[in-house]
Amino acid sequence: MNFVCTERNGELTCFGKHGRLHVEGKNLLDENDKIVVLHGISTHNILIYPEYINEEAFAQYVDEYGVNIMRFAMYSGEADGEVGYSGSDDDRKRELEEIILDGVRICASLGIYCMVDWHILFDYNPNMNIETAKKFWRSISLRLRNYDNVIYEICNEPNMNLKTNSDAVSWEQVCDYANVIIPLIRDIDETKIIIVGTPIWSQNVDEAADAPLSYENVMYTLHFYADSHKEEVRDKARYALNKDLPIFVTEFGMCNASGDGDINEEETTAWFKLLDDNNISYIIWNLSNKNETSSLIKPDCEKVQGFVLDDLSDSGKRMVEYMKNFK
Ligand code: IDC
Repeated sequence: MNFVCTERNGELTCFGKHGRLHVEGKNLLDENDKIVVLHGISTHNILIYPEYINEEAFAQYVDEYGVNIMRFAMYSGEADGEVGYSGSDDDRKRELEEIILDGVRICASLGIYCMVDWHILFDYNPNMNIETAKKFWRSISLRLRNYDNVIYEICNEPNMNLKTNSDAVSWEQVCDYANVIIPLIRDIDETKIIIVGTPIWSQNVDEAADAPLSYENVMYTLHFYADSHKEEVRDKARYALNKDLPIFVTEFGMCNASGDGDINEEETTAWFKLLDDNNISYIIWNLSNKNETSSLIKPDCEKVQGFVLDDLSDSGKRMVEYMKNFK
């Protein structure tokens, strides 16, 4: 059974054209074995900004901006004064899953793809909360089994203990986690693409390329913030691509790694070129009006739908202008 709309307003939807996706070599392919490239938007923390998940807004992104994927950031640990999924009681956990389900249903009705992101961040080692991660992925996999438009991202950014500046998570440690979570998901759902984070805030795709996991339909995360991550990170991407590693940029920003600061136009353009030349899919951070450069909505705009161009921040305008090329 498939719950995703293939037609809308008398036309084939994106899912109608491409169907269930799979991975071959470094490429993301559609059901006709043609390369498909996804472009879209990530929510901010869905615990803080759930109101941006609404049908009218998503329909606008699809129809006007050319978005074909949305990403839902489920913060696993504590951040921005919220305890995250791991610190929540069972009722609240269920409520948080409902927010994701809502988003998935909206994407299904619009016939676009979406990504469920287990957003590890300050809980820098995915093994730290693995019991909760197991609980989350078991529940989500069961609930989303019939949604063929969904992709799973099982650990946003393995990183390090920022308090002690030590304990950087190794690729082996990420694999330990992936080797538990991937089989757990596959037991419930054999088909979905699963994306695995890489060391150092998902920059070290070179390490994954040297020792990839042995499962099918797996991709690897590359994240960049253009004013912080430049040619040296693009070189890691080139190295990995040369080894045929399938890469998905599940998050990027045009500013620096804090999510703020100036947009670096030159580096953003260099990144877009690398990604486009290699048919790599990418998703921009973030859907909110928080007062920071990476937010797509201006801080003084209170709307959560029905945006006009002037409601968008500079990042928002730049992204929209860019994605329209792919409509
Ligand atoms: C940032 C948000 C910011 C928030 C912070 C902590 O933009 O508003 O206060 O997280 O929750 C990442 C992370 C992503 C970060 C983003 C910018 O995946 O959660 O969002 N970033 O710092 N990796 C590199 C940069």
